[in-house]
Parts: sequence; C-alpha cells; structure tokens
Amino acid sequence: MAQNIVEKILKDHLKAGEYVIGKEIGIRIDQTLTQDATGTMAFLQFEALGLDKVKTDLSLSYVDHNTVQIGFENNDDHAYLQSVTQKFGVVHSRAGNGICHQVHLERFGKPGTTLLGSDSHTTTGGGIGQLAIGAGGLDIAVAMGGGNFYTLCPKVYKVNLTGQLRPWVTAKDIVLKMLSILSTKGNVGVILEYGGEGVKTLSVPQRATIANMGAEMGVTTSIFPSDENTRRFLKAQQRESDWIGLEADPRAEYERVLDIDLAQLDPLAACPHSPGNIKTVKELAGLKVDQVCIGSCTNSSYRDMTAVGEILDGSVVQRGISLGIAPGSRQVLQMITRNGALLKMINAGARILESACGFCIGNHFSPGSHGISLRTSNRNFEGRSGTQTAEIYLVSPEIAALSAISGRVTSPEDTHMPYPAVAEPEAFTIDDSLFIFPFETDKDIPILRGPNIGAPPKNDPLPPHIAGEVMLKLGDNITTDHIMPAGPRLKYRSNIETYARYVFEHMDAGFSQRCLINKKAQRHNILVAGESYGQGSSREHAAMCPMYLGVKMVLVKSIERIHAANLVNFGILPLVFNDPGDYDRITAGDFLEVNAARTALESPDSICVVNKTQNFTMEASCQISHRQRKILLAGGLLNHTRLQ
Ligand code: MIC
Ligand code: SF4
Repeated sequence: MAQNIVEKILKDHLKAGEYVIGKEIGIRIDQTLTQDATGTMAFLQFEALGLDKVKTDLSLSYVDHNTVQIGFENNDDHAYLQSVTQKFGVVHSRAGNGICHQVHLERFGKPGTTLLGSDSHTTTGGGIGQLAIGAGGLDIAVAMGGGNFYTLCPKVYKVNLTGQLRPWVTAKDIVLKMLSILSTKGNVGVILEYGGEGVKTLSVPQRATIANMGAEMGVTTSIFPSDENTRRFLKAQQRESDWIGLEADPRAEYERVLDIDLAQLDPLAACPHSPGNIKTVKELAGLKVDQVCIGSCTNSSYRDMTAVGEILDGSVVQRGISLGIAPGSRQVLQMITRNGALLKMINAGARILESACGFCIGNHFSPGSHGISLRTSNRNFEGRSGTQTAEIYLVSPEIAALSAISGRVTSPEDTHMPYPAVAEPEAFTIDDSLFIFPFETDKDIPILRGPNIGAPPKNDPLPPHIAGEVMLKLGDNITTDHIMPAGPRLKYRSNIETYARYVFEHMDAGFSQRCLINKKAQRHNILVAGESYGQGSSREHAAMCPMYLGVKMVLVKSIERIHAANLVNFGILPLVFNDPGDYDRITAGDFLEVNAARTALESPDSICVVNKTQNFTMEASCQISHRQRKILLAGGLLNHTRLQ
C-alpha cells in the first residue's frame, strides 16, 4: 500500500499498539536530546530509574538555555550535566557550542530516524527528514532507558508547496502563513508532511525554520522529504553517509491537503501576543521599533546570519534601537567570522550575543517598558521577553535587519536594497571540539551535585476522592510560560522547592503560598481554564511544580499535547468539560469534588464533577489511554515505572 513519509518512519519504529489513526502507539526512539533547562530534571529522573547506561543509538545533552550565570546555580547545573552524561554514555555539548536544535541539525540529525527531545522545538529536525518530537523530560528519561515513546497515531496533513519564493520572502513567511491557516490551537495529534515541487527550492536550514515553528501550531511534528538538497547539506557537514532518500509513495494518502504557492507569499509578521496573530509586514510598515533581536533556534543559520550581515553592511543601527544578534551555533559563528558577515554586524553597531537561547527565553535583552521588539524567534507570548508590557513581533531575519537600520518596521518595497541571496556553503566548518564524547571507562565518574541540584519531587497515588478549591480560573491560551515563568527564574529548574514558589507568578502572586497552605491542611488544589491550556514549551516543570503544590486536577476546555502528557506523568488528573458552557458557571474559589475518582476513570467519557459551592453537577472526560490511566493512578510515571 502506498505510504506517506510519516507512516514509513512510524511503522518502521512501531513497538506497541496498532497503526490506527487516533489510537496510542509506542515507538522506538533512536536519538534523544536534552537541554540544560529541562535536562537536569530529565537526568535526575533517569538516575531515579536506576539504569547504568543509556540504551539509545545516540543521546545528546546540550547547554544553551541557562548560560547567563548570575549566581552559582547555572554553573552547578552545567557541572552536574557534564558529569552525569559522561557516566551514562551521553554526548555533552558544552556551553558556547550553540543552540541545541541548530547544532543537532548540523552534526547529528539523520533522515529516517526518530528523535525525542525535552524541548518543544525538537521538531526542527523535521527539516532533515527526521521524525523529531518534543516531550517532557521524564519521557526522555524513559526513552534514554530504552523505553518506548507513546503518542497518538497521527493524522497526517500534506502541505503541498508549489512555485518559488520571491526576493525578500523567506522560510519564516511560509511557516507564518501556515500559522495563519492552522492557528495555534486545535491541531493536537496532527503531523505536517511537506511535499510538492516547491520543496526542492528550499535548503535544509530553510526547511528547519519551517519545521521549528510547527511547535507553535501544536502539531506533533513536521517533516520534509530527504532528497538531493538533504544529501548536499549532509555532505557539506561531512556526514554524507548519514543520508538516505525518503519520500512519500506516489499515491500516499493524507487526512487533509493544504496548498501553498510560494510565489504568492508576502513577508509576514506575528503580532503581539501570539505566533498565530499574523499580518503582512506591509500592513505594519512604519511602526516605530525600540529593539531588534536576531537569532534563536528558528532563524540563526549560516544563511540567515550572512544575509543579515549583507543587509547591515555600510549602515549603522538607528539611534534608539538596540540590535542584538545571536548566531545559532559555534559553527555559524566561526563561518561568519571567516566570511566577514560578523565584522559587518559589528561595524553596524550590533551587540553580538552568545550562541545560545538568551533573549528568546527572556534570559537577557528584555525590552524597556512598553517597548516594541522585532524578533526572529518563534514565540511572542506576553511577558516571555522578561517585560510584561513589551510588544513582540516575529519576523524574518531580513525584515529584522532592514528595520534595525531604519528604526521602523520596513517593508522591502520601501528600500532600494537588492535582496541578499546567500548560497548554501559547499563545506561547513567542522570543529567538534566542544562536544565531550563519553568513554567506556567513564562509568565510575563521580556525579557533581552543587547545592542547586535538588531531587525529583515525590507524589502519592491518585487519591480516592478529589475535593478542593478552584485556586485559579484562567482564560484561553494559557501557555507554559504563564504557568511556570522562565527568564530570571530559569536558574531554579533543578530545584523544585524553590521554583514552585513562582508558579503563575505574573497572574496571581499569592498562588503558590495559598496552595501550600491547603496542601498542608490536606486539601486538594484545582485549576480551571479555557481553550488550549498548556501551549508552548515542553517544560515538565509546568506540571511538576503544580504537583509539588498539591494541584490534583485541572478542568479545561481543551489542552495541548505535551502538557497533557506531562500532567499525567506527574499524577495530575486532566479533565476536559463535556459542555464547554460549564466553564462560565464556575467561579474561582468554588469547591469542586470528583467522588471515587479512581473508579470514575473506568468510564472516562462521563466523569461527574460536583460544584459544592453552587450546587450543580457537570460532566467531563479524561482523554487518556489505558496505559496513561495506570500512570495516573500510580501518581505519575516515576512511581509507575518503579512499580513495574
Ligand atoms: C522554550 O522555547 O519555551 C523553551 C525554553 O525552549 C522550552 C523548554 C524549556 O522550557 O526549558 C521549550 O520550548 O520546550
Ligand atoms: Fe531556545 Fe528559544 Fe529555541 Fe526555546 S525557542 S530552544 S528558548 S532558542
């Protein structure tokens, strides 16, 4: 039977379940990646599983998120990761080597294989024809131990690209166009497979930009064929032997087909405060800008950076604008040093930032109050930049660079500058000296645990009855950045007791205190929210810290894939209203009850929730698999795995 690319890879990796769309399947994972902000917990949990070595073909640990190092905490994390990875047979990419997704694409991504990463933008690997999925750290720990990864057998949408991009229209605009079609919600259980003649006009880094921001649509991942462009990229990375050809069979079937004519696209921008809020750059032209940030795992390749250098060449950044540029990897930085693009940036007055996540995660470079910041990254959630009142617009590197010179959002029609077409290099600079490759003899290496390294928190099995107060009633599109802020709090990722103080920090400063008081008095805490709860990051801390605070249940209109899995992994009951109208009948502070919660899970489509305060009942469902039900009953995946 004719197969699409997704089917080919999934069937080749199928370990549990049947290949039936919408049903849960377990797949073998060939490669894993972790980064420092989620990796410390992933490895602490791996240690708790009691295994002596990772069982994947290749596991990577990157240090790229917490490199600001104000105080001892980040450095403690790096030292822990360097030692723990050597002990367990994991390759470690040291701080300074670059952003995990960019570096992984350059040096390790392999077409036709599976990659699971504790970061939602692991999907970037789809650009090289890898089935690359983001998940919570505990899922990665299990996969590193050789366990299957469980996910819904996906609905596959084909994105049929035709034509060719016009000058100044970029890969970023293709994915922003996709966001304008599919939006940021309602795409749970979907994989996007790109195909059509237009694909041939896109290089691997351009495809990676598109696959990267699939995460913003909430799809499981996106994937491109592996073709001659892929082979050329791998050859230029001295990895041609990693290439295999991969394409859909001619009559492969898809759940849906979306057609995009590349020649019809315009430069686009995602406006505050959602990656799905799309306008054309032309519509925004003239808007005064305060800051421009170029980089992040979406747009920091050699090609992007060289184009930026060309645009900035001979100009100086407009007064009043701060331009920060973070090349995506040490390889990119080395190459733009050699080709002169870096000097052009420096001459233009750009502030050259470390090859790391930096501004993207609000680690530094926060805009001023009410500042307007143009960024090439993938998320513009309110407050994520570190400034609650800032307004972030997401654009291509080319538009960002043009606007940094003029001080206003600039549409290419308003300049006479020729478009800087940059060719992919024949050979990338290969220097793997910042990777630490483990040796057999590293088994006895001591693990370094500074005071910032805590332990994974423990949880009890799911209680027989859940009864508690609605501690917070939230609206639609609550992101994991709302739940568990990053920025200056990132350094507490390895220390749950401290990090938990900041849950919902910017929405309700007293939240964690109130929860802890209830927990002490043995009362449960409950959260109520609207559509698309838990969008964004894969950070399992957005479930782990609420668990630590005694949150036992969330009741929402809909929930995003990674966060839903994380809630189950940490023993929190995820319930979805059967009638979304019931959401309006609940007030914060109401007392809710689910009687006989453990047995109620046996009829997961109609679980009765009683509102004791207002005296009415509602029905909700718990859309999880049989396997997940056991995890939930055990109080989370760690307990469940130990029981087994
Ligand atoms: C993000 O972009 O939000 C992050 C920071 O990379 C997260 C991971 C994290 O929270 O550590 C992600 O995308 O999963
Ligand atoms: Fe890092 Fe930003 Fe990419 Fe997340 S989205 S991995 S914070 S660069």
